[in-house]
Amino acid sequence: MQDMLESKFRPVGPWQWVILVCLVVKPLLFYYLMNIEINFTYLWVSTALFLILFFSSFHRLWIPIVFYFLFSILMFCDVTFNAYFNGYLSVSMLGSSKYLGDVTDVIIEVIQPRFFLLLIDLPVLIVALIMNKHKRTNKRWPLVLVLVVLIAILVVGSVTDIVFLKSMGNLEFFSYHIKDVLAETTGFGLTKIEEEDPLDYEVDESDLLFGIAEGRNLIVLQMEALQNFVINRDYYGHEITPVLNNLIKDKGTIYFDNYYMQIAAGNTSDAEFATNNSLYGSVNSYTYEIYKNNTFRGLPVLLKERGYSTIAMHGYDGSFWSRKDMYPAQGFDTFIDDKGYKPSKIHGWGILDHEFYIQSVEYLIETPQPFYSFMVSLTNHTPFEMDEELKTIELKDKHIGTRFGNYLNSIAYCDSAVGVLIDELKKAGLYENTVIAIYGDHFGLAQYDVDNEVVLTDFLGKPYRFDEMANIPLIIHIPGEDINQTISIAGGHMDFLPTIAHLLGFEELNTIYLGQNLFTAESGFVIQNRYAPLGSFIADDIIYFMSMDGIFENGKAWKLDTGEAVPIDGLKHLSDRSKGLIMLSEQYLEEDKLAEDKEE
Ligand code: GP9
Ligand code: MN
Repeated sequence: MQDMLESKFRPVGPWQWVILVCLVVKPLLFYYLMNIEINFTYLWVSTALFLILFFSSFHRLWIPIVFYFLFSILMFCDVTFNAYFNGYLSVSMLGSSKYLGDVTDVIIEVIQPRFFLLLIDLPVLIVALIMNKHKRTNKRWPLVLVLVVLIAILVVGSVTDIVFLKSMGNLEFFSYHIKDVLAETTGFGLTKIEEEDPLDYEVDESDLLFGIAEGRNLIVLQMEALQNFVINRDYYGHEITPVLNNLIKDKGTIYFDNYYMQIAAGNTSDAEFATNNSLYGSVNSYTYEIYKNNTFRGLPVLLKERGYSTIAMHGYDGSFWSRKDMYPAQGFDTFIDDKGYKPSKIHGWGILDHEFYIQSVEYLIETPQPFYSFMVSLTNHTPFEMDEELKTIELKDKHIGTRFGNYLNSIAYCDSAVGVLIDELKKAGLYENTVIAIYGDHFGLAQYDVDNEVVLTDFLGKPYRFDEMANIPLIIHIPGEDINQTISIAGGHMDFLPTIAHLLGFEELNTIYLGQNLFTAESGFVIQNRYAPLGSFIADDIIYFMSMDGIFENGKAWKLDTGEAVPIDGLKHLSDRSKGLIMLSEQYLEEDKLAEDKEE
């Protein structure tokens, strides 16, 4: 009798208690570091239960411990990824790991010391494995069954309309990753959407600006990490970007001050892609890599059809972001990469902006006109450290050594380099007949970096939030034209193609594009597809920020100017539309839709 009781209710050994504590504390820490607010307790209890069931499912303790190591590393990666992208790591993102070496600095910026707490129990587990003398009982399969059924409920629940299950399934560590692997391998949960007609390109020939730049050369300068907050702003009496500010004041300039980045995981390359093609960078992986064999009909192709020569220029390794494949695929006849430039010294990633501009103009002198030149600057790349002789802004003590302080000096230098570009164009006799469009590819100062958030909130006198971080300027300068406008309709990278087409006098836009002409659109609609969860958007004066579990009701909205919260009622259809358009764009890319259209 005694024996029977002992075998049924076997006492738990001391090391098993230690393991149990680790299994319960780990998910608590994980969800805390993921900044999860919704269903926190349910998520914690579920993951702890799954871990306990998992550990109890094996006779040999070393097997779950090996897996536990892997889970811990995955949790660490999730937390790091989330700090940058507001979401869990996905299998499709692993394809981009080849760029990890180049973005080490960004990763270091994102990783916080507290993330390492997720790994400190691992040595304890090894000791527990060695010390544990407790024999484990048989009959494990009922536990395995319970584990599988519970996780399956959440995985399936994540693709249903049952709010609680959907939220749990999208956020619970195991169910999220299992669903992600299934989606990647079998297409589980991915819905095919009905194709909509592309948006109409509204031609308003009566508009004074229509065709104002027709036939001129076009330089599109994508400036690295140029944010809008520096424009028209002083740093304790020192104008940060005098060159761009003067350009904005100048005759012939249109300044879009409510313009936003619209990028996915491909950062700089997605900004290029959306700007030239008015299609969204893939949410799955890097568009420039996975769709480099597609057919495109963006700005370079459309301008070539109008007699332009096309040239892309960037002073960095041409294989980075697969540019050497993607520029020709998008219709650029010529691509000048780092091998085409002679830097007097290497700064950060490569050539200094002013040298890049001087040598780029030398290429432009040789380029048949009219030309479309797409330039991508480099110097203002994080961590924004400048040599002493290039610094012009005297920082207050509190900003010395901060990323914000570095950024100010870096962007001030880059601004002066734009002055060099304009001077060189003038010297070359190209300025008068050239339209220059300048915008930022993405933010430079991440809002999730607590130091940035605190310093910028203090400097700007208002909370530094996602919308301020994502706000970039778009400045279009048409020399000699008797206009000067600041336009505040919400727009973004996606709108560039139809907007510039209006100035260039395109009678029609016979391609697929998903942005809108900001000169004729009634209201702005700027979809975010990576740095804010899918379903997030900016519409003129408000932003709706989707919750990480993908449930509309759990999202938040606030006013862009004051940050004041606004009710989300009435915004659901726009959130759904934003998801729909992202999926439609992805579908176009997957189907290589423009190649299909060409064949018809
Ligand atoms: C590299 C440069 C930087 O060529 O465009 O890319 P980023 O790291 O900003 O995406
Ligand atoms: Mn960039």
